[in-house]
Amino acid sequence: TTATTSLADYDPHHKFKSEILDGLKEEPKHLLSKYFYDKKGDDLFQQIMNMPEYYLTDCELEIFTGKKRELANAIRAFDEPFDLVELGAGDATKSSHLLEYLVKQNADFTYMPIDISANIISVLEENLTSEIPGLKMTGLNGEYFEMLDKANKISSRRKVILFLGGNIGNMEIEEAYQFCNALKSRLNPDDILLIGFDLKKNPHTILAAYNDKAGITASFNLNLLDRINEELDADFKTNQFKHYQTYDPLSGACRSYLISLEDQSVHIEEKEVNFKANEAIYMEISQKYSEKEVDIMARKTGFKPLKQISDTKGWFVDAIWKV
Ligand code: AVI
Repeated sequence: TTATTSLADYDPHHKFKSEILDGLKEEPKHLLSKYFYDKKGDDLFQQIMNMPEYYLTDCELEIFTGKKRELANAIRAFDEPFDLVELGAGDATKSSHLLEYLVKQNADFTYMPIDISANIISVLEENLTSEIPGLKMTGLNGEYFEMLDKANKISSRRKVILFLGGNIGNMEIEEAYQFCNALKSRLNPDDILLIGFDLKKNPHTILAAYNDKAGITASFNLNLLDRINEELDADFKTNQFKHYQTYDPLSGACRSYLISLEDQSVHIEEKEVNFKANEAIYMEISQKYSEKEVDIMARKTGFKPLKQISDTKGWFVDAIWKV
């Protein structure tokens, strides 16, 4: 086979356009939730994290504030020097508690946050080093795996990888396995992965977190249509689509859709996309796992599951896996 490269490989706008159009050509239609996060989307996600129904952030924050010693010991923070690499660091709210603890306990490490947003990396570099005196930090702006390769080039120290927030849940199970396999292939023996999973629990609790009364999650989904309107000169009538959320307690899949309220056509630059009344666009999965399924994923992707640290309700776990 010959490798083909297209404009989409280099130009983010072109990639956005081709992934959106490809998804809308599929049957069923599909949009990618990684595109939720434009400026408005970032703001809506902040609002989601502050909603009473959205328990995930509170649960993981409880682990990072209440169980620092357990986390530090599990990642073997005091054994030998290491690099603490965080995939998708964001504002590092959760990890900063661990960082502060590690610095106070004189652990020998460098924090290497990876984020796709250059802005976030520079803000982190400014804020964290002043908030946590003594913190050594090297920010890496770019895609996860490219930056992980770079981290391995910069330093040969043992790596501890953080992948928090239940972000793994936004992958289909198969994709999550592929992701862990790809991650594993970039790590060395004794490297550690600390990865957050939202657990299967009362289905009403889960559904409420994604189907909030105030409609913020609905706006979060609909905002992608607005983004397409703005960036691809499209004409989605956002009031002609309605958010619909499901949770299947057997598979653990929590999925969001936008349902077309009428027969309608949408123009995206020079293309036309037709929707039937009641046709769904599949928007996002937030996959929930059992503790057993988390261990199985570790083993099947070449890791050794060492420990699961959960919040007091037992709703969320940070799993610690060793290569
Ligand atoms: C970022 N991610 C873990 C969130 C989740 O819970 O799946 C995104 C989200 N979608 C709707 N609400 C929150």
